[in-house]
Amino acid sequence: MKAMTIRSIDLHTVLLLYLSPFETSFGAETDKVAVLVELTTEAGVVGWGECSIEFWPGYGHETAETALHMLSEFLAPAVVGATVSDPRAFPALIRRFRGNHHARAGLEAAVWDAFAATNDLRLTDCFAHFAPEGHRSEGRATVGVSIGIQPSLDETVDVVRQRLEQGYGRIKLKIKRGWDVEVARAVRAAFPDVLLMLDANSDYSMDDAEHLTQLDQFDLLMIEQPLSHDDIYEHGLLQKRLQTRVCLDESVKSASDLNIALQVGAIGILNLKPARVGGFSESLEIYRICVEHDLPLWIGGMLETGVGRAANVAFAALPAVNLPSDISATDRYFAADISEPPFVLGEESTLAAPDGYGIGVEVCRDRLEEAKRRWIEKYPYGKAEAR
Ligand code: OSB
Ligand code: MG
Repeated sequence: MKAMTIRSIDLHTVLLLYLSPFETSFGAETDKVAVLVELTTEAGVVGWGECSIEFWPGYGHETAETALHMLSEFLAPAVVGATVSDPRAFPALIRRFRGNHHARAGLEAAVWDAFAATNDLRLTDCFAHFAPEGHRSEGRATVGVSIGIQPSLDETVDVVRQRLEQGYGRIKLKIKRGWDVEVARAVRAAFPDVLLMLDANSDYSMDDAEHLTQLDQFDLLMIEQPLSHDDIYEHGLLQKRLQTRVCLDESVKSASDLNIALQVGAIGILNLKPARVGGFSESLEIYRICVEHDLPLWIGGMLETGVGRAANVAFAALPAVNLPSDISATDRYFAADISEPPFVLGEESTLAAPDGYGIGVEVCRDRLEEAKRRWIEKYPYGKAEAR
């Protein structure tokens, strides 16, 4: 493959308005904030990556401000001028800086985009090139939709109905303590055959184990991250008491975490978010472990802009991503995204990997500038609100 040399890196902090707020066990979000990384090579190829984050540290430790700080002070200066001949070797360039996975994943995503484009490859085919022997991109990702906590059971059933009518083939409901058994019961009663799963975003403890066994009656595909965001061991204890398979999200931040989870029986399914594990190179290693252990795998989302969504679709089109991913069509999130063309839900609840080289979507400069202005205007207000 053709090598590339990184000439410059520009950072853009953006704010986009969601069509409707998204509520999880850790709070409600009305806007998408992200740091977008624009990388230019010596040959003039531009690569884009998204730091998938939120405006406050509810899901993970990072925020837009911490990502911007890490990227501008440490990560970007360390890689300008570097030559990349294999993107899997890229993480070694920034290994001396610890943690901050979402920030480093955004930078690495820009590297992958530019590297794929340099080599006249769609990003999905570039990932497949570095996947285990015989793994070729399917060209499209099978997807589902994640539904936030609604004000009532009736409204939840209505939203699920709308999403099913739009063609989504798998429904994920956000739950929290006090909003679990009854919501699962209501949705299961209204839609007896739907592929249904729940995501608790770490709201429970082992004291709730007995309570959670009630969920076994609803024929769920899985329960995602019921216990603490940094726990693996107790998820293994909980799995012994549940028939429903436990899926880990927050707790698996590296290939090493996944190996531990497999060892202690804490995981039946993996939600892989490339941002959470520090990027696509670590994601490929995790993909390999899933293949080796026959562990069901899907790609999670953080309500990304089109830049992050395009890269996630490209990865989710790999063949061992064998359960529907949390990547929905653009119109589920935004009126106008930062990039074109939008992602549109296709046959059999799928999103196509774009045809162009690299991520295959174009960032619209006018919308980028508008989204940057919105961030600057809204940030002081948002900051006060979070206290
Ligand atoms: O836990 O999977 C999660 C969004 C933000 C933070 C955490 C999560 C989510 C989602 C969104 O579930 C899924 C999507 O991007 O559509
Ligand atoms: Mg989750």
